[in-house]
Amino acid sequence: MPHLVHSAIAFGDRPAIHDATGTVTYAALHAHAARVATALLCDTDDLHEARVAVLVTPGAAWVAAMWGVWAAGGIAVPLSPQHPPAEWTYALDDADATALVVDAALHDAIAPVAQARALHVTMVETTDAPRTRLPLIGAERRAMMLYTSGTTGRPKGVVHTHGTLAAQIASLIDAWAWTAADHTLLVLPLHHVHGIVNVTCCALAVGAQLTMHARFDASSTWALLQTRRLTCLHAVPTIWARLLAAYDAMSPDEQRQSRAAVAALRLIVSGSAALPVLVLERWRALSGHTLLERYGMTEIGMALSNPLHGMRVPGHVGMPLPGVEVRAVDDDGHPVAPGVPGALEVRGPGVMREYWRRDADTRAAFRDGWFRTGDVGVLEDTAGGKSWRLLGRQSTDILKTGGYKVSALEIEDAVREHEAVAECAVVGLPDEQWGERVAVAVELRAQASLTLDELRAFLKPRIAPYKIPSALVTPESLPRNAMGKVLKPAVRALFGSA
Ligand code: MCA
Ligand code: AMP
Repeated sequence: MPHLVHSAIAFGDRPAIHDATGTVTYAALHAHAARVATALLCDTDDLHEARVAVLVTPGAAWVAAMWGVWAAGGIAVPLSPQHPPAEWTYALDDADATALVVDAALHDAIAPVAQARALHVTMVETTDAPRTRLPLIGAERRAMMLYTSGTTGRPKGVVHTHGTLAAQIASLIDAWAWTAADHTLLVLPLHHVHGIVNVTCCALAVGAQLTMHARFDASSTWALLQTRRLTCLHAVPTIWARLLAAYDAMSPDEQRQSRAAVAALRLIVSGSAALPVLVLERWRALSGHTLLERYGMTEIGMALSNPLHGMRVPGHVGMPLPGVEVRAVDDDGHPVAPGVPGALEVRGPGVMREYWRRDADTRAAFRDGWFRTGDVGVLEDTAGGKSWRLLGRQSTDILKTGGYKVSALEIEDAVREHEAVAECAVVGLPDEQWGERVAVAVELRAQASLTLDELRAFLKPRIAPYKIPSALVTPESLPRNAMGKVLKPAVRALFGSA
C-alpha cells in the first residue's frame, strides 16, 4: 500500500472526516479504501498505473475512492461534479482512462459516457470483502493527474507521483505546523491541488480532523465556524470576499459570535489568486489574523509562503517553502539579482513528473531542471525581511477567476463553435469578487445576432461554469495590428466603454 494510505492505520479509531453522512474514523476510512481497491483490482494484482477517473461527491467516500485507486496501483483522475459531461469526456479520453469510481448520486449523469468507453465502473459504496494483499507501491509510481489550462489549446494532464505528493504534503506540514490536534474545513473543489493537497491530504497525513462540504456556501461556513472547534482554514480570495459579504449582512449579535469564532483559529491561509490588500485588511480587523498568503501551482504544489511565525507582508507571498527553490530569470534564462523582476522558476521534490503524453510540452516546461511557471515576480526587501512579490503572468491568455485558472484560447475555441460567431477574443476584466471575470468580444457573421444569455446557454453543456463569459460585446470588427493579430489590451478596452 502507498505510504499516504497506509499511514492512516496508525490513527485507528480517531475521527477523520465529518461530512453530510456523519463521522468516519481513520480505521473505517482505511477499510473503505481497501474495499474500493479490491473492487478495482478484480482478478489482477496491480493496476500498473491504469488511469481511474474519480467522480464522487466531496466527503469521506471521495477520500476512500482516491485511496482505493492508490492502494490498487492506479493513477487517480479526479473529475468535478460541477462540470458538464463534455469536460469529463475530454479528461477521460485524454487520460485514456479505463476505469471509473463513482457514487450513486453521480452515477446516472456519467453512465452514458462510461458505457460508450466501456469503462470498468466501481461504485464507491461497494461492500466487497477487502482482500488482505494489496500491491507494494513505490514513491516513483504515478499517483494522480489533474487537468490544468495552459497557453496551448486544451487542458493538459499534470502527473504527480506518490513521491511528489508526499514531498508537497511534508513541506506544508512542516511550514504550517500541522498536527493531529488540527481540525480544518474543506470548502474547495476536489479537482485541484488546493483542496486535494493543502487541505485534504495534509489533514489526513497528520491524523487531524477534516470537515468536508460538498461545495462552498457562505452561511453554512459561518455556522460551522461558530459550532465546530476548527483550528485552520484554507481558501481562495473570492471565498474570503464572499464570507465578508455574508458577515456584513449579519445581526450585531451574530457578528460578535462570528468574530470570536475566527479569532479562535490558529491559522488562516489564502492562495490560488492574488489576495487584494483591502480584503486582507478587513479580515485582520474582523479576526485579528493577518491571512497567510502563499503561492503555488498545479505543476509544483506550493512554492512560496509567508511565515507561520514572523511578519506577513501584505501584497507579498513570502519565501520558498521547505525543500523548494525559487529563482527569477531574464529572457535568456539567466538568474536576475534581488529587486529585479524576472520569470519565476521552481525546483524541488514536489514538482510534477510530466504532462501526460505530451513530451514536447513537458520538455518546454523545464529549463535545466527548473520548472518555468509563467509567473513574473521580484524578490524585495520588506519590513518583514526578504519576500517575493508577484507581478502577473507572462501570458495575457491565462486568466484567474474565482481561483480557477482558465485559458482564453480554450474558451475562444468553444465560442467559435456558435454559428453566429465569425471571430472572437476572450479577455479577463478586473473584478472585485472574482479577481478576474471572463469576457468575450465577438465579431458576428453577416446578419447574425447573439445575446449574452444565448451564448451562455450554448456554452453551458460544453465548458465548466467558471469558464463561461459573463460579459459580451459585439464590435463590428475586433481590434487588430497591421499583421492581423488581435490586440488583447484593446479588446479589454472595449468593455470599459461598453
Ligand atoms: C461562478 N459564477 C461565476 C464564476 N463562477 N461568475 C463569474 N466568474 C466566475 N468565475 C457564477 C455562476 O455562473 C452562478 O451564476 C453563480 O456565480 C454561482 O455559481 P456557483 O458555481 O454556485 O459559484 P460558487 O460555487 O459560489 O463558486 C465560487 C467559488 C468557486 C466557491 C469561489 O469559484 C471555487 O470553489 N473556487 C475555488 C477554485 C479553486 O480551488 N482553485 C484552486 C486551483 P448564476 O447564479 O447566474 O448561474 S489553483 C491551485 O490549486 C493552485 C495549486 C494554488 O495555488 O492553489
Ligand atoms: P493553477 O495552475 O490552477 O494551479 O494556478 C496556478 C497559478 O495561480 C499560478 O501560476 C499563479 O498565477 C496563480 N497563483 C497562485 N497563488 C497565487 C497568489 N497567492 N497570488 C497570485 N497568484 C497566485
